[in-house]
Amino acid sequence: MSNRFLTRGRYLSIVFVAGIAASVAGIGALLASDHQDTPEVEINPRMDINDVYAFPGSSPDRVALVMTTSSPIAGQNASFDPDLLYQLKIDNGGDAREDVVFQITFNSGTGSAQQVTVVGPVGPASTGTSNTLVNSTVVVEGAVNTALGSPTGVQVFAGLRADPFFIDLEQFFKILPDRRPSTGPLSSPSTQTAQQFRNPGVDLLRPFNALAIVIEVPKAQLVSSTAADAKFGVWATISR
Ligand SMILES: [Ca+2]
Ligand SMILES: [Ca+2]
Repeated sequence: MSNRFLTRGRYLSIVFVAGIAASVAGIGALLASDHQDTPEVEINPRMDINDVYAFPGSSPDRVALVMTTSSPIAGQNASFDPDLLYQLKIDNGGDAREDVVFQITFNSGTGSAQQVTVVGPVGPASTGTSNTLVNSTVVVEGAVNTALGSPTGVQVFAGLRADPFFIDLEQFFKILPDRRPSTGPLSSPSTQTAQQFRNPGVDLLRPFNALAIVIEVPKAQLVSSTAADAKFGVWATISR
């Protein structure tokens, strides 16, 4: 990632939770999760967006945006990919095209020695499936696993966290057997089929970690108007 002006970006993975709508008054629904959703990200987990979250921040005028990647991580030895561009994208006009983006990159350190660099919120240099590094001032930079930035401005945490998503995956593959992974203990066809989840279920992801990128920012930096019901949509991409 030495060239900060990539003119083309390869589309890898986009729009897992494209429909999160947030207003100044409150925040709407979560729609989907996508762990290991294609063979390419299954064998390259650092390209894999797991989930995107948006929820109220530490004060009423702030919002937290989160992307998780790389789950499931067993243990604590994991690093962000220094050759990938991680982005959180915001549409505040209702046309599903990004109006502002956060661009997050990492240096070539490993584990807890790694550094994160955040640019944004800033207008994108390209939109849609083309991803270009913007020529803009670095807003936050520092070590992973640390709360960085300003509590009244852009605040960032990037690092290892327990994967907050939960699923009874063993039962899921009995319900939808064609979604089985190609490798690992759950790749073998089950002799049983099922129509529904178990009660109580078993959270397969409970012992596993993810790499999280968490950005808290004043809502005013994301929305396009000062109206009390101003809304935005948020999604994430990873590209190279
Ligand atoms: Ca994914
Ligand atoms: Ca837009």
